[in-house]
Order: sequence, then C-alpha cells, then structure tokens
Amino acid sequence: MKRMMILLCILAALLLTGCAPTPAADVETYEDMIVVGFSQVGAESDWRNANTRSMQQALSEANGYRLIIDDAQQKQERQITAIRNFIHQGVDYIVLAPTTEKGWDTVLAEAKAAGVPVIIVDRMIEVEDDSLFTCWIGSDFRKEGDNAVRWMSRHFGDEPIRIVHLQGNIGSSAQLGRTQGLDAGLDEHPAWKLVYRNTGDFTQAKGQELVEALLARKIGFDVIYSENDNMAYGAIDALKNAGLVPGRDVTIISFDASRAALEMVMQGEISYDVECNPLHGPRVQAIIEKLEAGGKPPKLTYVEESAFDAATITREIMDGRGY
Ligand code: GZL
Repeated sequence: MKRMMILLCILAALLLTGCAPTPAADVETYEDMIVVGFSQVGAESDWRNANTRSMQQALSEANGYRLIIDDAQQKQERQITAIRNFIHQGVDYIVLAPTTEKGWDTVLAEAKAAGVPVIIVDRMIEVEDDSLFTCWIGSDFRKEGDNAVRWMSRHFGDEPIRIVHLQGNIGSSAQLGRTQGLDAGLDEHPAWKLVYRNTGDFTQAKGQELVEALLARKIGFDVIYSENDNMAYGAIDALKNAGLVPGRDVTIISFDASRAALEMVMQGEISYDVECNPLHGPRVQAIIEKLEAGGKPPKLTYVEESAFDAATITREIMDGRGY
C-alpha cells in the first residue's frame, strides 16, 4: 500500500507540473486497499477456475482488496514476468500458484529484496532458502495418491489389472505426489501392470487425445488413473466414442472432485474421485489479515480433503459443496 501511495504521489507531482499525460479521469486510487498481485497457473481445468473464483470472491474490493490476476497459461516464464511486474507496481502482497516446483529462487529473492511478502497456494515450491516465501497453503498430493491406491487395493486386491496413467503437468507437486502414490501401489501389487503413462497437462482435450490414441492402437487396459477430473472427462468421451462404457468396461480413478465429476461418480462413470480443494480465497484472506495485524501464519498449512465413490456420494453432499 505504501509503495502504491509513493507511485500515486509521483504521478500527482508529474500531473501538476504537466510532465505526464493526463490519466483517464476514472483512475482509481487504492490508498485504503490492500493490493494483491496473484500469479495464477492458467485456466486449464474446473479446479483452476474454481480456485480463481474463490480468490476473486475473497480478495474483493468490498473486502478492501485490489486484486490483480495474471493468467500464466501454464508457463512458468510468464509467472516470473508477472511477479516482476507486481514488484514494479508496488503491490502489498504477491500470491503465487506455481506451475512447477523448481526455478523460483531468483525471482522470489527479488520480491524479498523489494520487501513484498509472497504467499504460495496450491502446489509447493522447492527453494534453497525458505525465507523467500512467507507461507504456503495447499494439498498433500502424496496423501491424495495413497488414498486413491487404497481404494484400488480394496477394489482389485491382487487381481491382475492393466493401468493407463494420465499425468498432470510434469514437475508440479500435484503430478509428483499423485504419481508417487500410484508407483507405491504398483510396487505393492505385482499383478498390477502399468501399460501406458503420459502427461495430459490436466486438460480435457489432451486426456481425450491420449486415450483415443491408445484405443486406435488397440492397447488393452482395465483402469485409467487420471490425475485430474478434466483429463478424466476427455478419457470418458474417448471411451464412449469407441462404444465402451466407463465404469463397466474401464474403471476410472480421478482427482479434484469437481461438481461435474461428482455427477459422473453418481452415474458410475467415475469410480473414485479424490478431493483436491481449490477454495483457497478465504484462506489467503485470513493469512493476509493475520500478517496485517502483525501476526505470523504457520509456514505450511495442509487443507483437509475427502474422497467419493458411488457408495458415499449423495445429492446432499454435492449441493453443499463450494465447487
Ligand atoms: C491441484 C492443482 C491441479 C488440479 C488440476 O492442487 O494444482 O491443477 O488437480 C489443476 O485440476 O489443473
């Protein structure tokens, strides 16, 4: 806020001396607002869009915030540029939803040098010096993967199954943790065979493309372990277009538990969906308010998450969920 005030004072001085172009009459001042620069991964999935909406609803002008969102279109280099722009703009806080775990040390050192606190949400980052970020709030992705594999163990036991693995963005915590969970399951169950593994970048289009290619090559499989719902939607479309019945001919395991996916759980098309909660807006708001009051939030906060199958999902549960 103080830096924004400095910028506005300079602008006013330039205007008074006629040295700067007259800004639009509706230039708003944010002197009483907390200015937050949010570097968002992209808009690749239902999860991501719910995450963005949650941030917009919590960090609203009505709540005293000016939120500047940059959509990185899943490219880390765009996030690095956005962070530098936020520093230059003099924001009060930076919130980063990182595309990947590595490569943040340099730009976060610039934010630290500029005195701008950085809050990490969702996926984790790996930095040499953890003073480069104030705190992190997100999911335990390995726990999510273990949850999915526990369900598979209960459902399949040591029955021989052929697994297709659709991974998320390679190098993201969500992909790393969910993949580690499946790898542990493969180690534990020698009868489980991984017949295909590739990244679908968390998108529906890529998920459909990968499964269509497998069907065209007549690769046989019994289970699709999809690291998010949107790739599962694409896989389901590919199966249906090939005359196969998801949930009957192929078991689908997914992650996120978005609303549309839970409808598919109710219909038996997705067999198990592990929640990954995107509603970080109020959590970030609480962190900023604590910092503004001189408090110290925990360095790492893991959100509580559930999972759903046909035996546990109900219309009441769905109607009570925020995404
Ligand atoms: C998980 C998040 C992942 C979701 C995907 O926390 O980073 O990215 O699982 C999203 O749907 O694209």
